[in-house]
Amino acid sequence: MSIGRGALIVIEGVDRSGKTTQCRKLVKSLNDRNIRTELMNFPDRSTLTGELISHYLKDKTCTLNDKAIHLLFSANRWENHDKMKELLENGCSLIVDRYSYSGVAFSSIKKNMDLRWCLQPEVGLIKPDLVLLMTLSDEVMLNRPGFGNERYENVEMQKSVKEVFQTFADNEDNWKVINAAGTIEAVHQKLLREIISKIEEIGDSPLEKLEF
Ligand code: 2DT
Repeated sequence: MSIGRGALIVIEGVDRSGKTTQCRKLVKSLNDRNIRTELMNFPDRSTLTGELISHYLKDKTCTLNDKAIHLLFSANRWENHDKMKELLENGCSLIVDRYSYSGVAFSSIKKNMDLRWCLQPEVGLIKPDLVLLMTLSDEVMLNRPGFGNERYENVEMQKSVKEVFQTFADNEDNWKVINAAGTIEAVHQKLLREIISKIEEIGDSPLEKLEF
């Protein structure tokens, strides 16, 4: 397949929807088809802001102000912006496990956190060509093996986040909802189909910036 620039593909979804497994499989399948692709995930815990974020997530006694942690998550994306732009412009596609939408969803459901305010630091980041939202019904979500021990890994928070994601999916032009309840392979094939068709569609169109 002839390709121009790389595609920015974001995978969003609640915990236990299989995002991480699918992201890895997608990168492999795309590379196997000679579509050069790299995996990224946010938060990127390997950077300086990532270390702070990781500490905040692991240590629930850490009392960082909600706006401050929101800006750190956003800064963590900005830290990676130039590298992402370069890869995409050089023809490498990116499969990204969580992006700005997780940032907005997890912060805006907190008390006194205004949605408009939460969106602002994301403006100007690279706009994904496609956001694939992996959805699960509450029942299936609850029946999957247990949550981890980090902050946010609880049912109430995940249910609220799911609603924010659905609002994005209803209103943004670049979103597609994928039912994540099937087998790993079946879900993989659905995601892969969407991604390949998007890569064929974008050709060499310029990268766009996020705006809300
Ligand atoms: P992982 O379990 O995927 O490592 O995520 N989060 C994530 C935010 O609150 N804001 C963000 O901008 C991002 C990208 C979601 C760790 C947790 O961090 C949350 C779960």
